[in-house]
Amino acid sequence: MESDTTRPTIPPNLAETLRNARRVAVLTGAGISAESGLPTFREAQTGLWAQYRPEDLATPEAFRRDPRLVWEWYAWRRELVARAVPNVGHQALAALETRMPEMTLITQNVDGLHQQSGSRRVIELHGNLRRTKCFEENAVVESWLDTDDVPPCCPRCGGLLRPDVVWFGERLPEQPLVEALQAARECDLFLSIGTSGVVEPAASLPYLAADRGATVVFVNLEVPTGYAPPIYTINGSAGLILPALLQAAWPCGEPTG
Ligand code: BV8
Repeated sequence: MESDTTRPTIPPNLAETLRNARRVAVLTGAGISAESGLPTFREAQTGLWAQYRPEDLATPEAFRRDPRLVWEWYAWRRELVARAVPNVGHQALAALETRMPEMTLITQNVDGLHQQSGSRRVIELHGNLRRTKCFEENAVVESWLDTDDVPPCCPRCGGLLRPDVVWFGERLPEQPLVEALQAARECDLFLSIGTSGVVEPAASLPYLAADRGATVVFVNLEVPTGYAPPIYTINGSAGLILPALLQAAWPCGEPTG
């Protein structure tokens, strides 16, 4: 499907599928936060960080090797997140949730913007960089001594503090992963929004849904090709496509329920 920068064309049967869906699962990636001004994961290597690959910064080995560098990378990203606000793509998913009591929003993002936009049932597969935890105890730390230490130290055990995100080579949190797999298996409609679909095991979720007979929709600036219904690919920005999808499904903005 060609991307339309003005008014995207939503396949009519897809609008009807969304309107009649009973269980919707949504997977989001960095692309949905791009219109909030946050660099996508592949882009988060701009300027100062250009010389690093994400896989070289977002790993426990990188942290052990150079804790200051990794802490400062996340401090830079936390600053960007603190200044970001949810965009119309986030808001469309929050609005969809009000119409779909059994909707599950699974995000790979660590920016917390879905919760900020009003989404209530959010599964954070890769954690949240607004939270900090002890590298030794693996427990979240709410506050610590305001010293010049970079990274700061755990007030309980003195270990180094780190962002509460899942690094490459680390297990995903068990319960969120169990819930995400269940949502993918049981949904009748799976929306994959703004993700390059590279990182596992999140990348497998849409295909798990497709294997169970769900309709799957990829919305991205670069979409996989060669698919046919019930797998759809819509080339366009989340901020353009998601509101258009809801508008096509509920043209009169019918009441929820
Ligand atoms: C694990 C938190 C096992 C940190 C992240 C097979 C099975 C299991 C594991 C593996 C496997 N194969 C390989 C692995 C290992 C690895 C992996 O997947 N590696 C990749 C590089 C191949 N996986 C892991 O290590 C995972 N752990 O499996 O553990 C285990 C078992 C036992 C014991 C120990 C371990 C952990 C992975 C989690 C890593 N952490 N994030 C942080 O953020 O700093 S991943 C990080 O990268 C993000 O969270 C996200 O998941 C990923 C980036 O992906 P995207 O979100 O898609 O972003 P990207 O920039 O790539 O793409 C953005 C897209 O948006 C683009 O396509 C663009 O076109 C589009 N776009 C841009 N603007 C818009 C838009 N679209 C729409 N609208 C727009 N406006």
